[in-house]
Amino acid sequence: MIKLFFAQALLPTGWAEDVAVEVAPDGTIARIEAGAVPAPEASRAAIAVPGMANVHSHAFQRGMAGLAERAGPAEDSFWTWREVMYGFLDRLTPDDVESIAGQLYAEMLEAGFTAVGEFHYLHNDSDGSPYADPAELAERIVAAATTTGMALTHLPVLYHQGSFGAAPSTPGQRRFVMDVEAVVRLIETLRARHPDLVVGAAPHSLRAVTPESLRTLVEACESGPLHIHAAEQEKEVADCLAWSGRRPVRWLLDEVGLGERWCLIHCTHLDGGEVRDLAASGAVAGLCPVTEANLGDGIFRGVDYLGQSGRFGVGSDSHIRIDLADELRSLEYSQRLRDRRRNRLAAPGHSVGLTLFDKARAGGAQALAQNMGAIEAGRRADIVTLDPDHPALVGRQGDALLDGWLFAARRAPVDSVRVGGRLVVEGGRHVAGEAVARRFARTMQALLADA
Ligand code: NGQ
Ligand code: ZN
Repeated sequence: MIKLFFAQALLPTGWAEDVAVEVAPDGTIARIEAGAVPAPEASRAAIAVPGMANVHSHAFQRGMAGLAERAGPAEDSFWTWREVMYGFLDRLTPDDVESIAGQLYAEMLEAGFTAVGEFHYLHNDSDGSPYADPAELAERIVAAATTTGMALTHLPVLYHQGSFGAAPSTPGQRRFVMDVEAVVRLIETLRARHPDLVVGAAPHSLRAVTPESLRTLVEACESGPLHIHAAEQEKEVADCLAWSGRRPVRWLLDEVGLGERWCLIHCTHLDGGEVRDLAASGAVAGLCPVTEANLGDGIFRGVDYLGQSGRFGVGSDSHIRIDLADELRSLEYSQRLRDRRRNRLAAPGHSVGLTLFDKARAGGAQALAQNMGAIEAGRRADIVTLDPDHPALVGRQGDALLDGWLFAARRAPVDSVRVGGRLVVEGGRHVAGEAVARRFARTMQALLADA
């Protein structure tokens, strides 16, 4: 048994004081008691909150973060960024993919994310042919998660076509294209090789699948989360309307029947009916506010959606920055800038920081099908401790700690992080961070030297 003791901890019932936690050898919380006396051998910390899910990741994109911030000859957009991204991934080897993912996951853990949903579509070799082991790159993601101690929800992607109406894929998409039978085999392979891994499925977007291949994938995957990009760009909504007469989220509501297994990534452009029906469906909106700002996607209808009890999680998607506070603060600030008002996403009298943290932890755990997101008996012990002397936290209690972290801290006040009880971050640094960073540096120096 690992014994922990926290002066303050955020429990499902709210903030509690003098909280003793016992972690069983399998990494789950065996016992928890508030108002307790610390056992002499307990490892003590001042403030504990549950680890957060990062619901949407394309790990390799961390290697190009900041490399698309130079204005091109014509007007830049999501679509010109995508061309830069395609150019970058062209030359990645399996070793590069593992090295970049390792660095990314170490940074995520240092930020307080304890599980990641890897929306994995880099399947093929640079020339578009499958690897000898079709799971080669998917296995590199598993290896990076194992090395860093990150909990992984692996989401192999179905990428079937270039765009709506069976448009052929482009040369830039050759590393993604895999027929639905091969994707189902990849999912089965990962499940067989890694019995404890959470494996779901991810039709890339309505653009990139056919209705038939989408149905085949969903029918073949009776369990596990289902993630799809939806309604990120206005052009995508217009193209979907031209193709089907319906907007993307409406199409998904009507044709696949959304429910708790589903996580719709972005959902930036929704009409009022889509907001209402998505919120009522029990599905999670996988919001990626920092990436959405970086790519110029638009503003999520957060006030309407949360007002109707819509569920959400957050993801760092393109990984332009890895910071939990940035994601939640950007979500709130987008609403403030649009509405020219303050404190948009909390109910009257409630803390914005606590509201956002609490909804993202619950929605995120659901979207990744991970037994996490709450410090309570029976859950995996994913626990983040915060530095009480951090300038944005010092002297504060309870909700004000989260408001300080999310809105006022220049660097994350994360002190330690445990995933399933195992200590992976200590004193704010990942325990294997130096080796991981050295490997990443070698990878990037080689990649950018040939560029
Ligand atoms: C992705 N990223 O799959 O990495 C996408 C770009 C696409 C975002 N949507 C490619 N943020 O959507 O076609
Ligand atoms: Zn994405």
